[in-house]
Amino acid sequence: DYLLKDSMASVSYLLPLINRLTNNQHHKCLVVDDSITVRRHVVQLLEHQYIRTLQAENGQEAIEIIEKNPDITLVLTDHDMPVKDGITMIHELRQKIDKNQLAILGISGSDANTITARFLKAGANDFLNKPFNQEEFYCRVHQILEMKEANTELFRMANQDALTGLWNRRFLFGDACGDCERKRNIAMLDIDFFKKVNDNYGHDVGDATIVMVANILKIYFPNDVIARFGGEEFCIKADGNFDDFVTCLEKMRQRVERTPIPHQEENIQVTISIGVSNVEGNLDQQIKVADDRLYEAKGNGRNQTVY
Ligand code: GH3
Ligand code: MG
Ligand code: MG
Ligand code: MG
Repeated sequence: DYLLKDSMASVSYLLPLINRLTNNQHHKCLVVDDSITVRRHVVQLLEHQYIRTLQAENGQEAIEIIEKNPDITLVLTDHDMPVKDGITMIHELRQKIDKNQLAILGISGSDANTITARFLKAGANDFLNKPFNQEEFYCRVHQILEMKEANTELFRMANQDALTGLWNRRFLFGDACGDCERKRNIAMLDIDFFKKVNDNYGHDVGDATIVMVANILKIYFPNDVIARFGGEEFCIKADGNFDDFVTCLEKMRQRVERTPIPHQEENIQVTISIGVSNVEGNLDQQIKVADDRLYEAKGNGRNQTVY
């Protein structure tokens, strides 16, 4: 294909190309067109680039397939189709899914000179006139996928804690519905006497301790938002039954207590204190209540959960 031909010109092109081809396999693309001939042609072009494909013959069918397949990353869609046209479909999809989650490339042969603008206004990431030049098709598909990956990476860098891989404060508060006032379970956690770990064993061992606690948190709360709130403080935001939440926190606290950090001849042992809340109010207020209880746990002798 054209990428391979180009790449042969210079060996330095090969590495990014190979990376691209392997990355492509992560993408699943939905091809939406009422013409089976067009669909087959587009699918063939994509599969040459190792992009996995699905097909739909109108906008309605496409929406149903996207709902069932949240791993679809790219939609290539025609406009004129029975049941539901492409632009209406994009309008509906964009109520729920933004451009970084799901990229959409409009492809239409309509000769109306407003069609490009209508696609883009509806929320398409890009547009291609039909019939299209094959190289332009590949360029646009790759550009969309690269942009999407770059945005995902940017989001990850802005919202993830580099040491632990947990979310950071920005994510905790910026997360959809971060401000909406509804009851939810909040836990604030803090490692006990952590300054001593740093003082006695050094900052690196302190870091390893933070990572150890973070990894245990991930095991016990795989489906909830866990954020590194500050140095050795963490916050868990969860929905669901409060008693179950507290029970799980207690198990987790005991697991931390039982997990030594081997250091030279020694085994370092740390404990954590936990404050838990389940109150009305915004996230700030809910965290404040959990934080007050965390300080109660510290005052009561540490290594315990107060709720
Ligand atoms: P307490 O039981 O009352 O929580 O006592 P503590 O010693 O843990 O006190 P505090 O929570 O105030 O101490 C936090 C310390 O954590 C202070 C800071 O030097 C250290 N710290 C903060 N961020 C990091 C980090 O990223 N790595 C390491 N190694 N230490 C950190
Ligand atoms: Mg059509
Ligand atoms: Mg602290
Ligand atoms: Mg502490």
